[in-house]
Amino acid sequence: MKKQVVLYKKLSPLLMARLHEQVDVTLIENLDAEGLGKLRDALPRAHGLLGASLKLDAELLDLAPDLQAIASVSVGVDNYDIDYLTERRILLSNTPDVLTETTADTGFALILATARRVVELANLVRAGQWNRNIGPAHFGSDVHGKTLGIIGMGRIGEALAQRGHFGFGMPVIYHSQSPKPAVEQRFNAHYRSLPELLQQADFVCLTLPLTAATQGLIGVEQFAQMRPETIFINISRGKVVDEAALIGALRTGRIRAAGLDVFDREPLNQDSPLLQLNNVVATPHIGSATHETREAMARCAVDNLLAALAGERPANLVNVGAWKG
Ligand code: 8YV
Repeated sequence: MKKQVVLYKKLSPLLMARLHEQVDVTLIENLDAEGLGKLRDALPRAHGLLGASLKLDAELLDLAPDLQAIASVSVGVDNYDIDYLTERRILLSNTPDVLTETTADTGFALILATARRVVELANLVRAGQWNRNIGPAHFGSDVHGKTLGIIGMGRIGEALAQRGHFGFGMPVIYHSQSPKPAVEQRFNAHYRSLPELLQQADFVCLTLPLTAATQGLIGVEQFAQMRPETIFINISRGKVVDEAALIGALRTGRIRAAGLDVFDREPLNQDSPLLQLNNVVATPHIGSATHETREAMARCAVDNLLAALAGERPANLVNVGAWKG
């Protein structure tokens, strides 16, 4: 009897064929109300789940008494109740590494686009308003040589430091749970307390996971420690930031600008004050969103899921306490 897998994220034909060889697949194409109803109907027979961008809480997973594994197509695992899953010995896996470089590229895309006002000025051209040489009113800020401040020195933070150090000659400072000697050596990076980093960095970049400890980490007090020429970049999770405080800092000139790929609520509401501000570049959570990387992530998730359902330890097991082996 094949194991039952519920997919709530579409996969490529190649990966779908791979799954169909080994398990019975129920695909939930959309996570609208109808799709969520179909997901709830499918859970009672599910042994495995694969997808992303959906909060799988206890209320929902209590509907899946035979669930053995969840393979998240993401590196972030804030959509899961780790303690609940471990208690039920449901193996949760994620997809680190394969998305590191692409997400760091997104970080630098936002650094450059925000500092040089690329979106604002490209829109000016498109609107037919380029009728004279660009003057000081439209000048941006340099990136090369400026101080890159990274909050959260994990895989993605490291890749951002690499780009800043080798690509743009940027002094790198960072704040993380513990100092990272190897990163300091590779990128001539220097550890700073959070207040020191906020005061010294020209670019303050968030690359840390959303946890109980990081939720709301950057608020009014932290923006007040930044300088008026500081540019704030968030490629982590929206809830790490007090979004009202960010809006206030941008409106009052407390900071120069913000490049944001993640938001308190996603999709970002059309009437968000952030979208009324010219000094904001907002992208729709595209951190890992390239053809190559999303296929690699999905492949990694399929590998993790099939391993777990075969009784093997997934390569990217998040809740190691759930592993019986
Ligand atoms: C996307 C991410 O949310 O990996 C993460 O944690 O935030 C992004 O890569 C995810 O990949 C959705 O599929």
